Amino acid sequence: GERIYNLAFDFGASSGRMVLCKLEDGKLTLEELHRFPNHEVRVGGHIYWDLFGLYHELKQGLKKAAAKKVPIQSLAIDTWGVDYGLFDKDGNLIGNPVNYRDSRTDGMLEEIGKIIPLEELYNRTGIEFMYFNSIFQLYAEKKMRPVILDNAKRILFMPELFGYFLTGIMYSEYTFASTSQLLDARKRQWDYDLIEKLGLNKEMFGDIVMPGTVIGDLLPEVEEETGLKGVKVIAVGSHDTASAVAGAPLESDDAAFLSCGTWSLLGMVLDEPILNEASYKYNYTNEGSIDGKIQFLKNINGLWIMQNLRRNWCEFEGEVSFPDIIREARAAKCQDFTINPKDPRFTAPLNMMKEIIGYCRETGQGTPEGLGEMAMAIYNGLTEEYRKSIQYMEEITGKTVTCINMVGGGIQDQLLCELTAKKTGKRVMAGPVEGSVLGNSIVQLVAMGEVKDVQAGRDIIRNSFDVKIYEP
Ligand code: ADP
Ligand code: LRH
Repeated sequence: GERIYNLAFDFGASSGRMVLCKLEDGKLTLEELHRFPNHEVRVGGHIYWDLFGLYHELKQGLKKAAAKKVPIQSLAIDTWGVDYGLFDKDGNLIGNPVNYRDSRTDGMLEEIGKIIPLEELYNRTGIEFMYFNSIFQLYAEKKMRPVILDNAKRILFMPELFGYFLTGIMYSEYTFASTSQLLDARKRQWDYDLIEKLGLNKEMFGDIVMPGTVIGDLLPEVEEETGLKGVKVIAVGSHDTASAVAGAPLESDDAAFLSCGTWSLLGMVLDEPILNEASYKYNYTNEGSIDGKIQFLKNINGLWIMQNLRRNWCEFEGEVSFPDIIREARAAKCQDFTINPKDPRFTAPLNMMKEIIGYCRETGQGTPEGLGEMAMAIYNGLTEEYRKSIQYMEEITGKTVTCINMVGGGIQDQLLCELTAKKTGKRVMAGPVEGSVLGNSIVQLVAMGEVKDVQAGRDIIRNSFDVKIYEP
């Protein structure tokens, strides 16, 4: 049959990947062409991203794609949320994008609370209070580095930065914009009144396009450098979580999704935001999703803790892989240690082992011995958060969750999937791993008129990939 190809770039906080997606006879297949680590860069007391290093990797991916010599229709980019770059009047980037874990946002919630009551801020934007939301980053920037904001004429969020470098076109996409906490959750448009109240220049925030919009062509110099020609650039659900939700083959409206990467995003898809006392109290978020829907979810500090345990163990004790850690955890003598992943000490520590041990000691649990017991403390802490989040979500929505559809790199961790089913008492459907890539790809297919709608795209995903069931 006919073969349709597109390219999905998915930049996570821990790694980036470029995948060649092929649709043939109603089935999607994936070929990973390029994968690279994403590092935080600590310098001058701040934490940044290596933006141009990432753009370099993106172009390496495009070169590999060109070398495949297949007709590629389109490409799209999704990334982690909230981070951005600012441009001057001539279209030049001012400064290097800051990593959301940077401590410049400390105290900004309280500052903004003096300008607008936090409950009102929640009721307008529907976004849970997370220290790193762009609203807090921008406000910190206004206070601490005014020279940048004074000269900024345009804000572009992470995926849009790459889109601009590739096409020369500036755009703002709905799902990502929602993570800024500057969007009106009901209208799905910038809340200009809020933006002005904060003393930010509203001209910086451009017209919003919905996921599934064809943006344009690659710049001639990009085509020449990479050898990739005639490919359309598309705005998809450019927030990785929106793409992950699009790519999760949810069995019904009562199924929850759990996107497991650096963060754990646990929630449900709704038609309209829930903005009431309960959602405010439990600090649930109403992010923009594809098809103008809302992904009602809880942001849980996730496998970030495991990534850093692994990194530090490799630095100080010797090389270990994730499967090694799982084996150690299963074999650990004490299975009961637990941490609270929400504790700020786990946000950006230099040594995660020290924090896990410190937490366990200070909470009277004794000292976890070795890699396995530390890993168990993470598993128990995470799955306990999943359990509570499901319980609160059922309370807020009045729904009963029938099943949890886990997607993302974390589902390769069978112990995590098992414990999630056990702790929450819900059936777990794990798969596919590359949820964001698939969501990215099907929204491209819809934009190019190859697939009727996102629902039809989800059916294709269901027919193309196996899921693994874990009973509680
Ligand atoms: P992000 O997109 O946020 O960078 P991913 O979705 O790639 O994150 O997920 C990364 C996580 O997946 C790692 O932190 C690790 O916990 C888990 N993981 C990756 N590979 C494996 C593996 N082979 N076995 C078990 N877990 C794995
Ligand atoms: C997951 C994610 C999450 C955001 C965080 C910054 O990768 O996009 O949805 O809250 O990163």
